[in-house]
Amino acid sequence: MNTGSQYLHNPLLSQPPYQPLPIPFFAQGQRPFLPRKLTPGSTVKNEFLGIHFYGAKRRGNACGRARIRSRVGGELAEVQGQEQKQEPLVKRAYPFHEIEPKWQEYWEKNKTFRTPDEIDTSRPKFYVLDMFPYPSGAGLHVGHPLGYTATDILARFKRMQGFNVLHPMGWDAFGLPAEQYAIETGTHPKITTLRNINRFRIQLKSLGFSYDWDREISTVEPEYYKWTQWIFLQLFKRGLAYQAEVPVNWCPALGTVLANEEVIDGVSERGGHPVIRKPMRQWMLKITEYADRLLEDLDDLEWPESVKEMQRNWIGRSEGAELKFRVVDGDKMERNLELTVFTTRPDTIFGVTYLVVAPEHPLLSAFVSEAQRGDVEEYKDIASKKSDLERTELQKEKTGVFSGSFAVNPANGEAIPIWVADYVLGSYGTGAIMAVPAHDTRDHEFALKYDIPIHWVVTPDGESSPDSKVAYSGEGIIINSSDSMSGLDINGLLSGEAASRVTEWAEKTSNGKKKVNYKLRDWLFARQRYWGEPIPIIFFDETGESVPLSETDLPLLLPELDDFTPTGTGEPPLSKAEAWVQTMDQSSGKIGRRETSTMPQWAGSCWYYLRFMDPKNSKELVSKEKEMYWGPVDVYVGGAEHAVLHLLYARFWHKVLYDIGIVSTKEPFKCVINQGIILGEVQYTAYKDADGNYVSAEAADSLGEYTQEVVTDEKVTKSGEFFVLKDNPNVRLTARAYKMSKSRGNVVNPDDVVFEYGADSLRLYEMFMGPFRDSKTWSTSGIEGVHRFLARTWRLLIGSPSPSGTFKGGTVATNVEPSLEQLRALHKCIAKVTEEIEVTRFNTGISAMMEFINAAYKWEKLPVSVAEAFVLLLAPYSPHMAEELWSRLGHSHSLAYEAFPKANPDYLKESTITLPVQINGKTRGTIQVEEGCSEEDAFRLASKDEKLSKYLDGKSIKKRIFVPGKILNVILDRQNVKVGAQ
Ligand code: ANZ
Repeated sequence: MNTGSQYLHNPLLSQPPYQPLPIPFFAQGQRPFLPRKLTPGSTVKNEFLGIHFYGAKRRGNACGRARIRSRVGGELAEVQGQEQKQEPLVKRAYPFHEIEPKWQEYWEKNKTFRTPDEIDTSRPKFYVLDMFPYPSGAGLHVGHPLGYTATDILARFKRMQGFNVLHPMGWDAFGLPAEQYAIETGTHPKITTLRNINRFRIQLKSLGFSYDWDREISTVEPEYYKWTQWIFLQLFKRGLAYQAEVPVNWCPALGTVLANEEVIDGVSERGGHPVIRKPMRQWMLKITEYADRLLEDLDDLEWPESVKEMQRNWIGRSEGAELKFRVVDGDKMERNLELTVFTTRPDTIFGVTYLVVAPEHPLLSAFVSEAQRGDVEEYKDIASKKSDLERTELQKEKTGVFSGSFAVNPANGEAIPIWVADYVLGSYGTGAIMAVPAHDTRDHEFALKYDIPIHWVVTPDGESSPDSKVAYSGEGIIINSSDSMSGLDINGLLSGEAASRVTEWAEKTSNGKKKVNYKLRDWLFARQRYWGEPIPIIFFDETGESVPLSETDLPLLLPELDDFTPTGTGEPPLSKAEAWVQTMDQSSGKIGRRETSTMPQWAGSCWYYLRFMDPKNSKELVSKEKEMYWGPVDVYVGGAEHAVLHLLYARFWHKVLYDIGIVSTKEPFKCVINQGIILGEVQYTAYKDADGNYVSAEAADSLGEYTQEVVTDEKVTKSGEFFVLKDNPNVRLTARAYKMSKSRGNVVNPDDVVFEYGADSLRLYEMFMGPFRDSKTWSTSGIEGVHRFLARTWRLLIGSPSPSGTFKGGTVATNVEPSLEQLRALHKCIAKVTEEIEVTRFNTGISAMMEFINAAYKWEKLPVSVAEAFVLLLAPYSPHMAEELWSRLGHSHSLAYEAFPKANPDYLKESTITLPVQINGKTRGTIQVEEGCSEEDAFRLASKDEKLSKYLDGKSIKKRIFVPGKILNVILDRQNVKVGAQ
């Protein structure tokens, strides 16, 4: 999915970040790898891989600390030509560079993670999905593996629990960047897209994700977009896709229309070009018809409350009334025109002192007076350049012009002026409002500015007099609201009651009706762009008809084109493919023109989760049977930026597909999880006064003039809550993490991390950084920490390396019965890891594994059964190492489908007892032991006990008498007695 973010482009990386090496990993002599610590600015040329890697550039103030390097094009240029340094030999803590490619190859060759077409459907299913990526030229960034590792852990865990797992990956590959690149370079978007996809795939494979690659799909492939077009036809047939003349966001620089969400503060999200409003004939999808269902069905979803709330606000349901006002001219003569307003406060009808229409209101030109026409036209022109957001911002000063006409309030017959103001939007409600300055903040501000009367009709308690400086927008008791002519009297009623009374009255007297409005607009579904799905519609100019293509004619292929530049007139680039545009309608034999706009990028991502269930089906979008089994997606993980648009559009299409019997569930995604953002490494800033002396951060503001300097983290230490200079602890610094960006030079490239620490470390680190849903900062020392943990795990099972640096082939685990202590430690770990995976609290699951390894280091022997269980626990997190250890423990098959260990509650009881210890029958002390502790364990504890050890150290023991849970009596040999018993 395209988040619009710009990340690094690394044209150099055209192959996996590393390959299996035909040399022992501790080989002396020339080392083809990077040193772990780099001197800033150093250059390392890697002849072996034919790839250049460069050290972090020291930016005037940049961190000198060894960072994971970013290989920014600009940096490359800067460091090229610098002297090549001889790298010291670095030992790897464990041979990840050998085992990771080995297991990736194994999985690929054995199709370990393939979910077969025919499966045993009596078993439970688990469909876990990532928001599929937009394959940008920049390749993966470290944010991607965060979500992907989480879903991979879930997929691997559920497989081991006996679920049929669907864990697919694909590409959301239509979109603007490939087309922009085509415009700039002439490279066909298909070529760029394929190149990017290949790179993404290689990168993802290097991280050991257990995707079923046989199900890979790409939205740009005709076999896929045939079904996107098919869905469009179904929408069209049901009247849910229609054309309308709508004011659109027209971006002259991009030569295209943009959706509201692609326009930020009046400029295009991409490129920051100015955007204006312009009416155009466009394809629209009637999402508004589904507004109520989209709202109601939110309640049962296991989604973040914040996302559900954003969707509710986006849909924005408002209950109120539409009321009609007759238009009269300056002489109060009837104009035979009516303006309908939408209000959520019919109770304030007696407080209306003017009406406002939006500048784009369709009736405006019909009632504007000749005297005011010029001003109104000028005002309309200015307003057309503003975005809706700008127009409705509360803080913005209100502007408007008088239309020269008046309207009659149906409640009291008063003639009130009609104004034109851009704080009223043409696209909401009826595009006209009854303004009540006493009770609406915006109207109040407007009335004060243009000297319009203010009539108070609501009081909080029925008596207190209003503060004329502010509007009272709350509900309350109605005052000053009756009229004998209209027969309406709502004085003394509460606002809610009064609103109902006014609405009933309006309905009875044909002055209006009850109305529910939505903020949600129909979805503008056409783009004047080349790189998108063609819309399968033919136009006939003579009749003005639009005819859908027959389903059998799908896919309607996107024609090849050499010139991708937008025409600039709003005519899409596809209009240049004349032979394609001119076509014959198969059913009528008539010649027509094809639609030349394409679908927006959102289209392909609206239903891809369905295709993964049955990706090769050429007859149906998805077979009924497969959809019934796999649907809905159990867990869907992706960025919070997709809270409304993608997730709302996909829900809309899903509901349409439900209505036409293609899917069996009302909702597509049962549970949605948003992963947090990864910010760049914390940067420390020191402050200096005008003379260049360091000053404490909190004092800098009062200086008037100061300079800032980024301080490398070796020079920083913590003092209490503050970060200070190591050399001068009185100087406090500020510490801040920034969003990773090329310009800040704090982007971390996952390829570099994999190269330096291995994929298992990257996976584990990203899960260990902090709670999965929270934002967190990257830290090089953090990744070193988890890497050390993996190395410790490796050494615990394999033993220490030989002096030459090689590790033995098998493991040091022995076939002994585990002790109670060992079982306790293991089962505690199993329970915690299982529990935490289930609630996606991966970081605390990892802590439990770390605790286990610390405990296990104290054991003399490592029982095979304990080692095996632990390896299975580790498998979802760091699968390469786990597979390798599993195989070294004597297994010939992958552990991917081994049963995930189950915690035995008997070992989870935390009961310890105080056991008296006697030496030669005399109680000399006590020890704390676990209930059911063995004689061996009790004796070991006694020997380590400070008090007891002096009786036992170096003594030969005749016998031990042990009554479990009651006593340990150690009988020493006779020759010891004198010395031992004082
Ligand atoms: C009179 C009134 C009196 C209003 C009062 C509010 C307070 P929501 O809740 O967002 O639906 N409105 C209606 N159409 C509008 C448009 N196209 N552009 C800008 N504002 C518009 O808000 C509905 C209220 O927003 C409506 O109720 C209307 O102002 C205004 F004491 O009518 B009200």
